[in-house]
Amino acid sequence: MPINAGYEYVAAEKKYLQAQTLEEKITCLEEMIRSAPKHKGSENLLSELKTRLKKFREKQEKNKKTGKTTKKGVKKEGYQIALVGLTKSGKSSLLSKLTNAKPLITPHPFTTKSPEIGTLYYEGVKVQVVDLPSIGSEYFDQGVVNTADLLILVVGNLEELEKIKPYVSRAAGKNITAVNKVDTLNPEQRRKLEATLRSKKIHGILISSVTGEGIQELKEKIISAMNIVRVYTKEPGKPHSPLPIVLPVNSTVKEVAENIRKGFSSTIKETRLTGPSSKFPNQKVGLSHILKDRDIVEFHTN
Ligand SMILES: Nc1nc2c(ncn2[C@@H]2O[C@H](COP(=O)(O)OP(=O)(O)OP(=O)(O)O)[C@@H](O)[C@H]2O)c(=O)[nH]1
Ligand SMILES: [Mg+2]
Repeated sequence: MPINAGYEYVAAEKKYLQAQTLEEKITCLEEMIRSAPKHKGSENLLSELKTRLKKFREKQEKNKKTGKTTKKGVKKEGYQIALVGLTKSGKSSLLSKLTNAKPLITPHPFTTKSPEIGTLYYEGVKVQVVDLPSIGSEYFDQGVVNTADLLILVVGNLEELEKIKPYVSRAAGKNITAVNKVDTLNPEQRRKLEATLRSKKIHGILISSVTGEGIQELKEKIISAMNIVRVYTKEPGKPHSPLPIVLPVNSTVKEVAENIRKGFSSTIKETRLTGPSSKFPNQKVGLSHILKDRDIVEFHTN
């Protein structure tokens, strides 16, 4: 690390050391060269970085000629969300707000060259979040867009939404629109944006990946789009479980019991329920009772 290297250089170098593909290494090197201090003491470093970059670019050219691909695949783990949008809309910034992933974020276009993956933990629910290379990038992955369970269309303005639409027309999952960078709007621009969303009947969420505005609301929207219920279990006389059992919407008491242990439902003598699906606390319900999100069930066995 050169003397007086700034935050950007340090971040790019860290990412460089973890890079798995040639494309990622090239992007990180470019960023390191851009952000390295430019003075006498860093000349050697700069020329060394440039030589390395040149070598990698040559290797990339050779790979292209021989048809070798270095595209990194994405393994789907559980419920999967993909962040989709044009370049610089703030997908990588949003990934770092939603998960513990540390993708490279720069003010330059097409920084993300292979999918970045993070895990969102929210109120007992675990979700895989994939930050995709931008639309228009040669590394954009239409396959992930088509198969993800949910898409978040990350845009800087509503015109971008129109440009994204053709790419998501064959998607299997639903989508949520997140209008990012609202911290840069003045009150008048914000009013206009909200009015346009209303008139076009777009259920967009206003977010800022810098200030964190709207991130909580986005997480709630993600959970409700997942069509799941979170059910807490409880033993008589004790507080309910800290983590919920996550089941598809319209699941029954029997399904909760079977989720705990196969065959468990046949040993239950009585079920007491407190929560959104009960008429009153501690209501006695049958095994076929349909649950709602955040219900608490208490099983009595003999
Ligand atoms: N003011 C403001 N800037 C943002 C916000 N989100 C992202 N940015 C900035 O926008 C630039 C691009 O952000 P990225 O997250 O790298 O964008 P991306 O969509 O991943 O873009 P590429 O991967 O490069 O195609 C960076 O300089 C970010 O700091 C935001 O909510 N507010
Ligand atoms: Mg990015």
